[in-house]
Amino acid sequence: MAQAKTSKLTASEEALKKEIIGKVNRHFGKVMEEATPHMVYTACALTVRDKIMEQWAKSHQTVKKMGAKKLYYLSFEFLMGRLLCTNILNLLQTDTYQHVLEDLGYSLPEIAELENDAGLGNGGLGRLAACFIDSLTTMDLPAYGCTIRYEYGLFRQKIVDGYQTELPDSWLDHGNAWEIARPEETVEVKFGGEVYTDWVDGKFVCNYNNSHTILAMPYDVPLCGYKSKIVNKLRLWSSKSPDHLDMKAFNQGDYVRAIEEKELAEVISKVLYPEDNHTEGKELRLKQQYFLVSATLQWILKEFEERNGQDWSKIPEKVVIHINDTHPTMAIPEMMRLLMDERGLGWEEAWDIVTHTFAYTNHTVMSEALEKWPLDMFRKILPRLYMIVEEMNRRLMEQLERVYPGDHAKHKYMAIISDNQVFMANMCLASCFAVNGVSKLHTDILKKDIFADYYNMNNSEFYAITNGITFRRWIANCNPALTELISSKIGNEWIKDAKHLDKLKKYAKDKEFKKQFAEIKHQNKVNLAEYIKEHNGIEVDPDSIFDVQCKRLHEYKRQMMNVLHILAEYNRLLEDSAYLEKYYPKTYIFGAKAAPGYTRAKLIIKLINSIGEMINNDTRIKDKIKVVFIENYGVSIAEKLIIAADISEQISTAGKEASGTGNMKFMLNGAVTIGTLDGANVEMLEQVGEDNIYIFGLKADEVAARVKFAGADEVKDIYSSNTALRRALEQLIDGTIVPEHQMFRDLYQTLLFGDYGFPDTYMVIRDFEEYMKTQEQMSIDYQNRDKWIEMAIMNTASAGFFSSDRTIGNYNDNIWHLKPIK
Ligand code: 26Q
Repeated sequence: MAQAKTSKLTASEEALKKEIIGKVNRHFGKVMEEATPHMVYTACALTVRDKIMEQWAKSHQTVKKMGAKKLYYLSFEFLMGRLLCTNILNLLQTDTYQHVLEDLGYSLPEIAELENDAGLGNGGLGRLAACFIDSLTTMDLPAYGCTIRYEYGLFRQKIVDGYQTELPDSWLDHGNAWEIARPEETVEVKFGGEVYTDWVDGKFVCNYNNSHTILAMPYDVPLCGYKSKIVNKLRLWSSKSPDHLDMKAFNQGDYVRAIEEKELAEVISKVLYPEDNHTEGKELRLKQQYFLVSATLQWILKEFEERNGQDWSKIPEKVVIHINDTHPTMAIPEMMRLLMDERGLGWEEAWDIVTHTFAYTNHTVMSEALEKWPLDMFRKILPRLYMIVEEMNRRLMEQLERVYPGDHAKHKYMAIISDNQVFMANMCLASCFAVNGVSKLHTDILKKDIFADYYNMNNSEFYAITNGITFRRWIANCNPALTELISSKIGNEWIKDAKHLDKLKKYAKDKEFKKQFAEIKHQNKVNLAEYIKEHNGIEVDPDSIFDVQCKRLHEYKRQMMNVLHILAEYNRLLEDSAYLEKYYPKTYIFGAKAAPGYTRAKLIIKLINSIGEMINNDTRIKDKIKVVFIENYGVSIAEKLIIAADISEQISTAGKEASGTGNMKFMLNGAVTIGTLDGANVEMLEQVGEDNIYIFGLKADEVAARVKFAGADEVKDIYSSNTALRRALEQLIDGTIVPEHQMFRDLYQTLLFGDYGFPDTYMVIRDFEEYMKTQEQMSIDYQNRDKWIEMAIMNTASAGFFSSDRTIGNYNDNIWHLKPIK
């Protein structure tokens, strides 16, 4: 038992203390003295949940009475992270919980750390969904998040001998205090078999033969907003076998097969696919997709019917369904199926409803990430949906012949079905009333390039809606000291109404404020240095420049450019003693997971760790550079890393990063960005002004022009003329870094010669020199402390635009048209 403090508690704090002790007693059958810290965590979480539930009942009634329109946000990923602190913050109870826990001999941060991250996502897209649900609730807009209750979230990364290894993330091992099982709302989802259509009494009917039924059981996580009275929820579907066991097999003594069948059903919600920005036509993934959308659509229609009766034409007035990238696209034909087969509507009637109900967000323009499914697989697993999709395609082809007569190349490019594949983005474009990109630049590329033919056809409205982040998690919660400092100057409205953050600009030159701002950054760096010491065994100097690149590992994000630059710096320090003398110390920090099947990305992780080994232990450079790879990057580690950064690396190949959202988190917490004109960086530049951000490199159109040509000459010229770069590249294969010369040959090879005769696909070589110069300038500017801190403050003060509340406002005004619940 921890040592309890004896400070005086207020009456309401006493009441909370009683509640927590009561939970420990009743939930675990333990007295407080015997409770483990984990039990205390659960008890706290349950008291928070109770408070949210009290509001839930009321909020539910109000929404019902108002007959309000609702948003269903369908996403295969909701990267929620931990919930205890954000929920407490949203309920305005942070101080109360802090005092009570201290009174019980604990601290809130220490208890909060015991919660497993809900890592139900890969990266940006999943975290965006989580930020959105926070903003929706804070803005009193009725919305449900819908996803799969993966038993295993994104893998846990363990670095062994410099290599990434993957371990299962069994986040539910200690139970999940936030969820409420709803077995009574279980629905059936059918796969496979054959479909027989028939007319019975003049009605069209569909019969299924040999199909396989799986149960979908929902779990609800209630979510509260900041200073808001409404409660929304995240609905997580879990797959179950329809019979607990196949009793026939069981009775015939085939116990093992009976268990196997059950396992087979449950495998659907077992694990999150760890690939991002890349898709492979895996059968299980297709099943996951249908599982989520079928369960969700059945629920949506049932809820609609309970509230509004059977006037299905009213669906678009009461329901809007948002598809987060193409992964939930099958919701569209599934709604057609439910309306036609189970509610008896005709095609036109159903189509009219569907095309006024769905909206779609695209998150990538990279061709390897655009989803397509083999037709045979689709037909085998979803025979009825296949029929519907085929009819959608047939009608689309008729329309295209009218709009673009005789242009067969266009027809093929725009088709839902072609080359024996189903193209999910085209299905969305052919049926959603609204389509949006996630930054201005990205939306321009959609309109001018990959979706130009659909854009010109005017089927759906196209919108540019720049991503955002919730300020509740990404500053108020993870950087309390900075939050307090800001609020002490401009009040605390900015947490809910981010435009007020602008007022901070006038303190950018205030001496006292600057001092305090710098002290907070420094303390965050000290804390991170401790974390690094504990987890990596590396000593880093909190006075050095913390240069951070943390995000998924992907060639287009160009961690490789960062690495080559570190190598070049290191070489120069070794060669030039005058340079070494005046060099300002730098700590390069990486955090990144690679998809387990992405060999090259995993090799880059090994490379980062190898150059870290080499550089960190080379006494000749007198600790001027340190390289740290933080293991298992995820939401909770991001919360520690981002607040400690001086420099934020946002260096993707222009045109490839749809938006980025990490970039916004760094900016908000006073890091200065080095970045390309890509994704939302373009808008960050607009907001903060060119004096407060370091932009370099080729622009999106320049990259596009080069991608069309091999560019071998250009690459060769640079290779010959830039000695620093050439040396760094050669070191990849000459045994400098590791004794095995060949270990990093693939990285060398792909940069210089490419995979199919196109060298330097991601313009690492072509952007290197500007990157290096920009880095150099930043080191110089950093030493002008006064100037740097002013820049850092300007970044924080200019970040208001990137609140996800603004983003949600844009979605609501343009697409959803939900009314806030009073
Ligand atoms: C699809 C099919 C099969 C298996 C996996 C997938 C899959 C899973 C995740 C495909 C893509 C993703 C994730 C994409 C993603 O995170 N995109 C990012 O979205 C952010 C939010 O809009 C943007 O800020 C980033 O620029 C974008 O890369």
